Amino acid sequence: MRIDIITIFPELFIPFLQKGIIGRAREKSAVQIATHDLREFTTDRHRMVDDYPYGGGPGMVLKPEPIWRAVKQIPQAGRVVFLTPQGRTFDQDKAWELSQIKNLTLICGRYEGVDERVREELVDEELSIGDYVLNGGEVPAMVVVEAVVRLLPEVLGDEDSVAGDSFYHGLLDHPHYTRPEEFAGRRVPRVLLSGDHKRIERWRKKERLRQTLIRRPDLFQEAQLSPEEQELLEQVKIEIRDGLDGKEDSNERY
Ligand code: 9D3
Repeated sequence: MRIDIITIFPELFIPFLQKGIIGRAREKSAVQIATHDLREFTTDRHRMVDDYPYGGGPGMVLKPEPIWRAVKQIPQAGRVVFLTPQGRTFDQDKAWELSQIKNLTLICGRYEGVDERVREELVDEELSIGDYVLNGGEVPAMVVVEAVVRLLPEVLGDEDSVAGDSFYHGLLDHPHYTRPEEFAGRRVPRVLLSGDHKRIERWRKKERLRQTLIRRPDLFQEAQLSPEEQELLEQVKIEIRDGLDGKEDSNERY
C-alpha cells in the first residue's frame, strides 16, 4: 500500500512515521508513506496557501491551486480523502475498507476548509474523526494512517491479535490483569489463575459483554451475538439487576 499526505505541517509527521508499528511497517516495505508540503506547490513569493473567503466573514480558506498541483504531481493518487469536520465519521469498518486500497491520498484540512471546487473536482471522500474541534486535519490523518496500517496483512502477522481486538466482534474488551497477584489489597480474579483455558475464555466473553452493557450498550445494535454470548449477556443482566458486579467469588463458576 502507498499513502500520500498533503499538509502544511509535514514536520508533525516525522516521528509519527518513524516510530513504532508504522516505522517498522515502512522498514518492511509493507507500506510507503510520503508527505507533501502544500507550500512547495505555491508560486508566489510568500508561499500563500490560504486566502480570504468570497462573500466575507471570518477565517481563511485553502486556495485551490496548490492543492490541485500537489495532488496532480502524485503519480498514482488513488482514493483521495479529505480530512474535514464535515466528513463522515471514521470508524473501524472504514479502516478495513481503506486497508484494501493500493493508493490512498490524504489531504489535511486547515483554516475554515478548502475551496469548494477542489472538493468537488479532486476529493473522493471526506472523513472526520469525531465531533470535537481540532485545528486541522493533521492529527486526523495520523489517526487514519495508524488505524489502516496496522491492519495490513504484513504488519500484524499474528492473526490472533487482530481477531482478538476490541471492535473486531464489535464489543468492548474484557478487563486485563498482570502481576502482582495482589495489588492495593485486591486480588486477580481466581479463574485467571486456574489454568483452565475453557473457563478463562468463558469469563472473558462474559466480561466483554458486561463492559459493553455498562459502557457502550449502543454497540449491541450492530453486534451479532452467538447463542452462548446471548446466554452470558442474560446472566450479566441478572447479576446487574441483583447488584452484583461479577467480581464476587460466588460468580467465579464459568
Ligand atoms: C471553529 C471553526 N469552525 C467554524 C464553525 C469550523 C471548523 C473548521 C476547521 C472546525 C475545525 C476545523 C479544523 N478541523 C479539521 O480540519 C478536522 C477535524 C476536526 O476538527 N475534528 C474532527 N475531525 C477532523 S478532520 C479535520
